[in-house]
Amino acid sequence: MSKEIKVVKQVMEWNDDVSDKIKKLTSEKKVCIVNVMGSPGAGKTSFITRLIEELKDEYKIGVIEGDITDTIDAEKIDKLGIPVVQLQTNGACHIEAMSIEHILPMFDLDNIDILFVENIGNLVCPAEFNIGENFRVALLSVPEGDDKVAKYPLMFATSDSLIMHKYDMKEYFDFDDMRVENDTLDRNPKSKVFRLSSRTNEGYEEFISWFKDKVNESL
Ligand SMILES: Nc1nc2c(ncn2[C@@H]2O[C@H](COP(=O)(O)OP(=O)(O)OP(=O)(O)O)[C@@H](O)[C@H]2O)c(=O)[nH]1
Ligand SMILES: [Mg+2]
Ligand SMILES: [Zn+2]
Repeated sequence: MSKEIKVVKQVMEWNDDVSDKIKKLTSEKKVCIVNVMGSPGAGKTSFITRLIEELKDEYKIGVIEGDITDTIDAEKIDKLGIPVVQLQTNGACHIEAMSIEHILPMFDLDNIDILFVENIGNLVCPAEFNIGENFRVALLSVPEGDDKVAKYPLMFATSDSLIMHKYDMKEYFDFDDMRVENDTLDRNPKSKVFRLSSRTNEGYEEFISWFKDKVNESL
């Protein structure tokens, strides 16, 4: 007698269940989670810091800093007077929803509108894990090269926005911005593409206008 075998797919399926639970909670609490992803050193912390400076009078902001170890990035956010928790993955190269579920009660969610999650610096597997976010922003910095969307497509295919970051460096690199834009839109026609510099603030005005619309439609 054969009977149907129960099959459970480890991690991914559980991860999505927890991600859905987080979404339910943050929707009740009117918190917008933004998943910020990109390579090590792409400028994720600089970008979040810039946005905090621009938005802190209008929105209540919190940050979860994901790193393998140490508290370097959380200390930078703490200096701005923003509530922050440092998540240390002890070697894991991405954040899973369960970690976010565990951390959320450490924040006063009634006093948070935007919760940034700086994912682990990694262009590959963070994109595979939903973490209860309302939307995703992927950073690709100019010195990394203009072929990265083609070579590491998932992050750019699943993000709501692609930022070509460190755009002030463009003159020093053979970086074809139209290639990056086209490679992104081929994989994700809905993605919004921006060119930003956290050093000169180039591009931020336009980005912030898009970002605020995204946050407001999530709240
Ligand atoms: N020229 C230039 N440098 C930048 C810009 N944004 C960040 N940087 C520099 O890039 C380096 C890395 O920036 P971070 O913000 O620490 O990058 P990150 O992605 O948070 O790094 P990890 O958390 O280690 O993955 C720092 O030296 C920044 O000063 C930019 O727009 N232009
Ligand atoms: Mg960082
Ligand atoms: Zn990983």
